Amino acid sequence: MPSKDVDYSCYLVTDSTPAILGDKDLVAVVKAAVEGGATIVQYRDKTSETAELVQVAKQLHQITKRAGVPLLINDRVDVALAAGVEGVHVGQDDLDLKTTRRILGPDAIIGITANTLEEALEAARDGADYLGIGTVYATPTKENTKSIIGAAGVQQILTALASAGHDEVKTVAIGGINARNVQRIMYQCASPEKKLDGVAVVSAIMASDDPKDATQHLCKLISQPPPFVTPVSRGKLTRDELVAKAPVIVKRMAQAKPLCHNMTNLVVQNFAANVALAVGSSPIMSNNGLEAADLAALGGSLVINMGTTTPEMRENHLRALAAYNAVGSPTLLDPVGAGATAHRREGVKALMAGGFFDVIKGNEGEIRTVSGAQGVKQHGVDSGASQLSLEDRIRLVKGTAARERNIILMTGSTDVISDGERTFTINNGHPYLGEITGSGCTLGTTIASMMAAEREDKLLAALTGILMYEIAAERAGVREEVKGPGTFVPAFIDELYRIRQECVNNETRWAQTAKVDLV
Ligand code: 3NM
Repeated sequence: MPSKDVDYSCYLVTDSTPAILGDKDLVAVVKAAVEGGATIVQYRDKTSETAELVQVAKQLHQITKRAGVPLLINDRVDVALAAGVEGVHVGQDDLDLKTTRRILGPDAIIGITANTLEEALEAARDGADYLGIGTVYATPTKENTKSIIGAAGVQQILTALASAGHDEVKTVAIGGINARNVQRIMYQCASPEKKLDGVAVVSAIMASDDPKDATQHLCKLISQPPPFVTPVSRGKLTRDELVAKAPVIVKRMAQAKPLCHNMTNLVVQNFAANVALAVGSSPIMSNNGLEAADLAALGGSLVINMGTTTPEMRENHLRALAAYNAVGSPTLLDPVGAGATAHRREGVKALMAGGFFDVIKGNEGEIRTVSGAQGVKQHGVDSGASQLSLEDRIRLVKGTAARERNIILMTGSTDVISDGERTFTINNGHPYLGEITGSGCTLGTTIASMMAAEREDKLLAALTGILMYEIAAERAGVREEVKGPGTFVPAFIDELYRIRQECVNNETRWAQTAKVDLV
């Protein structure tokens, strides 16, 4: 088979160690995986003697050949030749690509591991058929991996390959990929210019009690977009359209009264529940990850707020995120104090590697941390003085949203929000919001409530939430009885409630005070 016609979508890499294979028979597992739909197999055995490798390779080849599935050998060009298989996979420290090609000839399938941009570009230039790009996530299967690059690192490599004109080289991602994350990884690794051709897995199949079923399940997932991706036509959204649509969305949300599941911090639980009630959603303030699957089935949305976080909370957050992602229900991350401590910086990474967030909202320091910036210093959870110009903030928000393929909101005196294509600034709000606790957190609750009702265009939902929230603050701040932050809070909740009632009664004037610009 010409190597350009090879299907790399569900790539099995074997492992014969007891920790992964258990007491199963390697050949039987590969047979089951091929029956389950594995599209290409790499025999990877770092310890057996050469004669044994050749013998097992021949046995595996009988199975794969019958199914029309290519078999490659890890590292050992001699074994590949002796067993007469379709090709090899080499690492950066193995025999070099050009020599490998010279030995195996033009028709052999030759793949190489690439951990960096430079390695990927060099391998493509040297004529690799495919690249195994990783390590995506840390994995017990291979502990001596060079660096963990995440989906963002894979995407960067794909973009660079496309920019250098290497459209022809095929790519698979490897490292820590399994049925729980494969769809998100395929989605978040893709750059507009180049997508992954597949994923390579070891333990997800080799360690399974039922390798055929595990492979079938993986193949099915790989062939479909993740449930949280809505096929929204990202048409242009103008300020006027937003002003016209926002009240309609609030009305729809208030009438549906969707569940808004808040896993939030100890400080704002009561306030967040009151804000949810005022805007018209139905709050549940459960921090127990074990009940998240039942709650996710109710069709609402999830807020994960990292304030007052603990290691146990992180486990609960990850469980809940997986549950909402599995049914495609909207999720929002509020990485409170993300840049303040090492535990929180690590927490942001773990959450972003553990699932998909439709919206990540935070102040400048938090969003800089989310973007991967080093050396962000946050003193506690407050936003502090801005370090970046508006132009730089817009660039950062847009770039991070495009990379994550989600929506990023950076709050501040001017809010910046983007889905990577459409970017807006918002200048509504009131200074008292900065004088009370939980104003950022409960904006998250408001946005999540809107997303539960407007699932197609989540940027539109988020903008609606911001406008409702900030315009309510403006109206509260000028009320006669409001003398400061203390009297502001109840007036603010009243104004959220009033805007909701106005929307229900088709009174839409409030939205006309939107100070929104498409940038
Ligand atoms: N190569 P699992 S990671 C064989 O980063 C291998 O190059 C890697 O195992 C690399 O699917 C890896 O069980 C192991 O996480 C992947």
